[in-house]
Amino acid sequence: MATSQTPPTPQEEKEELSHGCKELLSSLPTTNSWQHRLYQYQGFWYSEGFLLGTIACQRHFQAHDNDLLLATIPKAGTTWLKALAFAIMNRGCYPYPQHPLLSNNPHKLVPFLEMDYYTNKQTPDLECIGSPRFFSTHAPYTSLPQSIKDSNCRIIYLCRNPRDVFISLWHFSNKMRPETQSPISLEDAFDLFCAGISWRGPFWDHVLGYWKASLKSSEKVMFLNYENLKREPLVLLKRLAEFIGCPFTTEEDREGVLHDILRLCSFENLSNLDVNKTGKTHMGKDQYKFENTHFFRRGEVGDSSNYLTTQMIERLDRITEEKLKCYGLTFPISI
Ligand code: PAP
Repeated sequence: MATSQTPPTPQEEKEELSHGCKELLSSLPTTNSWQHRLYQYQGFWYSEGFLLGTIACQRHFQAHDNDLLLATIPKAGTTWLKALAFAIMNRGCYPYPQHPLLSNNPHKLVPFLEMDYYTNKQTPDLECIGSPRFFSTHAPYTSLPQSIKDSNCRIIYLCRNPRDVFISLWHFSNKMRPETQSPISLEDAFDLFCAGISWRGPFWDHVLGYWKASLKSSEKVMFLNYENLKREPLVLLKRLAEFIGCPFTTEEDREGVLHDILRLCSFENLSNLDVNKTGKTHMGKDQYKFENTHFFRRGEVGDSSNYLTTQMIERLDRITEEKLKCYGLTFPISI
């Protein structure tokens, strides 16, 4: 245990954190669904690593007014949003052939607050990141550190229709499963998703938290959706840059900078890069290793209709309508 005079070593921090959290973890509802142990914390489901990181963030993260946070539920388009925001913020910094997005997976360039910085750590060195600081999170709005809510830190939330999120998640989960386990069936996964049991589910509560926050403070929380980003990329890219605080100039527009960014961040371009075909992304200091290729599957709107039955679609749409319509939230998707 560290004393007040000496800063804790990484090992001491890890032990202190896991000791403090062990009791909490054992008191939480758990399930072994989706081939992983999930814990329910403050109404949402987490794997252990993300949960411990989220709790450490809640306890220790201090937001700055000029921080920028990208928030998503898994499979809503996190990788794409990270690429776009990184390209907007760093435009003009690199000659094209040396652009970091050509040799790094977007997750490496915009790390997760709760996974990459706060896993096994209570006091990561966030000052070395530079300014403005730029993070991502899968945490629901309700579980964000209080200092994020109290500061002027800006949040960009990207959501996606639940049918495509579910199908994307189902594919990803089966790719990620331990070799010893058989794939989870579409039907079983679907029942779990509808019951709210999925990574950072219930899906609808996750979306609603950020939707309400964006209605309350639109200057602080920007709410986007994947489908509109696909349909009107130029319009939304401009809005993104304005919200981030670095709008495109008329000259940049004339020179085709916006089109260059969209091309750079497109599914076709990113998914064909060597780094994303063969590379791996480590999160949580090797706790999780992801093949980069698993972050790129189809990248389309409506692919779920190739998998879901009419009954499944009706069931999912009914839940979505019941939970979200009264808040004025619908998804621009018709299949
Ligand atoms: P994460 O939350 O685990 O990081 P995330 O990036 O949100 O994953 O989800 C991956 C989905 O985004 C995949 O969707 P699909 O399964 O329906 O195909 C992936 O193909 C899609 N995706 C990744 N990069 C892009 C991109 N540049 N443009 C559009 N979609 C993308």
